[in-house]
Amino acid sequence: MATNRTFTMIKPDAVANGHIGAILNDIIAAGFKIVAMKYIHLTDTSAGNFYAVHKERPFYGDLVSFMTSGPIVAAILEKENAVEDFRTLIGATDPAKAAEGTIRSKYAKSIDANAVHGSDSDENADIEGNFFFSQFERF
Ligand code: RTP
Ligand code: MG
Repeated sequence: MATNRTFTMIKPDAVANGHIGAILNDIIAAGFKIVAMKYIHLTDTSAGNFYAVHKERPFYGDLVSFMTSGPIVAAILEKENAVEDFRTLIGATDPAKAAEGTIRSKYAKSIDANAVHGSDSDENADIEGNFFFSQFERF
């Protein structure tokens, strides 16, 4: 099951800049099915827990405060080879280095405000999806 699912967030910058619809359109056009989705504003605690893996990194504080700066869209997506294909669709972490046509290249402004999150492994896709969604919220 894990091998064909990934987890994503449309980050506060992309939401504030009006890109929810365009990003969902790109995701669906690339062949991903939406399994679960919600529109929420993370608290300091929830964002801190979600990014606990980055706790020792220098950008952790900025990352948590950015991710709590406004609402986000969280979703579980399904497609063959979902994790890798979604990372390809969103492009490099730094939008200046993201390939043309990728979501970060089109909608992100900086390495901090980089429009979307994508899980980096099947194991993390499962963990991250479970962080946000119960079994009754997946279809
Ligand atoms: P994400 O988890 O959001 O999909 O991004 P990613 O895998 O491409 O990058 P990751 O290494 O997991 O970092 C998480 C987020 O932290 C910010 N970051 N800033 N200033 C920096 O060097 C730096 N490195 C990472 C980014 O906003 C990144 O999305
Ligand atoms: Mg990451």
